[in-house]
Amino acid sequence: MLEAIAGDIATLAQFELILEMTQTDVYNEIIDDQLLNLSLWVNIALAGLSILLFVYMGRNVEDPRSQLIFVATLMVPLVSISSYTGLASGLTMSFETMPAGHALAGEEVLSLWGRYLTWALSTPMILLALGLLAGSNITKIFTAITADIGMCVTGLAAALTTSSHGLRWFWYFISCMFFVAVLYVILVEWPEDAEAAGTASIFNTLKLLTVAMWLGYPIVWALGAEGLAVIESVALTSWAYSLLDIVAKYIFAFLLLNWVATNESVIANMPSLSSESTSGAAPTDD
Ligand code: RET
Repeated sequence: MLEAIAGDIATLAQFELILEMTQTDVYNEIIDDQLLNLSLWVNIALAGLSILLFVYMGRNVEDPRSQLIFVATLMVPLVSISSYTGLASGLTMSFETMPAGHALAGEEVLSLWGRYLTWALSTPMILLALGLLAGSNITKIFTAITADIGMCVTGLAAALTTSSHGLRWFWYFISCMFFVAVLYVILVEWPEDAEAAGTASIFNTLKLLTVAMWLGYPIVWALGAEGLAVIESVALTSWAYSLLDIVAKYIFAFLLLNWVATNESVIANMPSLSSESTSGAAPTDD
């Protein structure tokens, strides 16, 4: 009897300790986990280098559409350096108690939810740049971007829902449905536009790179501690996202900007962004 009470008190004390965790406590947890900390700082360093490199690469670009591609793409490492600084400082991560039914039910899992939040800012920039490269119209670009923001925000909701295990996965499902809409635009609509705009070759390379990397994110979420907990280590999960980020952001951005800087005239000759001027179709005057 006494043992049971002592056990309860110990559990309660542990519970309160976590509940009372301040930002400094979370920060100290990160400092203690070198593997986790490194997964964040590697990206801060790479984002910083990318910003300098991309500004240098864009110094002579004069065509307005190419400039817009540069600005949108430059936003990716700018958001990234802010996102990773938020994580490394403990500002945008917290311990979440997993609900009943979860593999780690009742346990505190460190959620790096700042990632999902800032993806809602960085991924639209990637899609804007890709859509502009494909010579697509405003309707398709708007569709891809809004579905993408929906995907990120509902992914954030999945990570932060601690009341019900079923609802965590329901959020995940909604997020996946938004993702399907994004994939449809990238894989079906934009390749046709890129063909007509004369950018098919570079677009198809970036399309494959994007789709292959982006598919990795929901897989990591599902396997990580927040999902099925097949990978229980938060540091390993963070490394998986960090490695995906390196390819999906910095390598993607470099390939795109390098092409735009040397093929500015192709971009300059594209039709305007308005919905009517797609697929190279000549406007009718009836
Ligand atoms: C989540 C979980 C819920 C289901 C789905 C997801 C997809 C995330 C993706 C993220 C891409 C991020 C990139 C960031 C670069 O800055 C939210 C993980 C579908 C596709 C490219």
